[in-house]
Amino acid sequence: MDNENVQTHEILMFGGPRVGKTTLLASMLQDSIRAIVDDSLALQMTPRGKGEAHLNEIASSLSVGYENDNEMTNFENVESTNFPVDYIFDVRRAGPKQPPVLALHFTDTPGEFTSNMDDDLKKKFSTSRAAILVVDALELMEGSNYKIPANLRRNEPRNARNLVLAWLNEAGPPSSLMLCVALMKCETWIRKRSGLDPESATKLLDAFKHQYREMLSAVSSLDTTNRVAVVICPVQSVGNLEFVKFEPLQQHVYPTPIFRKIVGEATNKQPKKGFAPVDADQPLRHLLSWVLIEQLEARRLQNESYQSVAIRKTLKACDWLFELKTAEAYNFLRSTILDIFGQDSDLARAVSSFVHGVKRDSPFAVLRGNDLISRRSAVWDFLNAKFVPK
Ligand SMILES: Nc1nc2c(ncn2[C@@H]2O[C@H](COP(=O)(O)OP(=O)(O)OP(=O)(O)O)[C@@H](O)[C@H]2O)c(=O)[nH]1
Ligand SMILES: [Mg+2]
Repeated sequence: MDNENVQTHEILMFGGPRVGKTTLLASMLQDSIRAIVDDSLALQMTPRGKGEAHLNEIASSLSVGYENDNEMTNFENVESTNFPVDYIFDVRRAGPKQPPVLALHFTDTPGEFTSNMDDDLKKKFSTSRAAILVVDALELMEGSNYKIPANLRRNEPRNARNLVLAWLNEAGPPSSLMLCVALMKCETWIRKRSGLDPESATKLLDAFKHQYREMLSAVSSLDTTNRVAVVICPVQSVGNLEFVKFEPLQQHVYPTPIFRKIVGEATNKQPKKGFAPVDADQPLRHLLSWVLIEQLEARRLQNESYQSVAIRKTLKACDWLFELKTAEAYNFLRSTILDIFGQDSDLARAVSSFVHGVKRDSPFAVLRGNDLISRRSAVWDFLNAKFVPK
């Protein structure tokens, strides 16, 4: 399969201006590569063409200033995105000249897009079955305390609601939709350290649920057939810094946040110094897991006319975690999965291990579609030989 023929899944990124959409893409790439190397997975997931160099450049500019011991102001060092930029992540086996097996096509949109959608972007939304809503957690948690005026706010929950509504109306049945919410700059409320309020992760999720309640209830009322999954991924995107305060407000200017070096427990694999985001890979893992199962589901539907009830039973059985007994159904799933990966079972296993690393427990949360998503992960256990058909 060459690049042109590979099955490509569109994922639209949106969120208000300067919330960290482009930053998320750059750190998602960096964290995913780190995870793949740490787990010695025979997997490569790199953006096509100039995308890789561009995102690496952004990641290095994000690293500037971390050696400073003093309090520091926000580092506004990533340029605003002025028009939609495409990054196509090819998924392939590691090694030279390996063909891609599938591709994730991210469209990074300008922040203004959420308030001012043009026709091209509207169309893009209707072809994307997955989306990432990027939210600034500093503003979510501190915006009201510092009385940031509505006209300066970045998160724009009402615009997010309108976009999501338009998206749900455009995207027809039957397959499912995935909305991944990436909360950026979360370490202040999540990273373990003395003095941290143990409830703060819950407060973060509660703040999101409260401020985006109109969007969430619009999804609930439109999604009558339960085909929309909503997952929250808090990302510790500023690495080893924590929020201290916003500078006093000046008229018409967004207040500058002040950070200081965070003192606390780093996770096992996180360097204690410098720019070291945590969990930026999570949106990618969730999306990949969802994409793979979408393919499986699509083939199941294609085959339903001549495959027996057993297949339907299989997917049902996955809900009951490995209680599957039908060899026919097992074989169907296995061959479909191998088909997706060009008969390369090592690659299938590598991808399966990567998607198995999805986090769902607090501070992560699955707000909708939990049964879809838990069935989804169970399906991938077929590849890990945890399940042996009887
Ligand atoms: N180090 C660090 N900087 C961040 C983080 N999130 C945002 N920033 C800074 O905040 C600014 C805005 O981030 P972007 O990623 O450009 O935000 P955006 O949502 O793509 O912005 P637009 O393209 O203008 O809509 C950048 O200059 C970043 O340097 C973060 O998690 N870590
Ligand atoms: Mg941007």
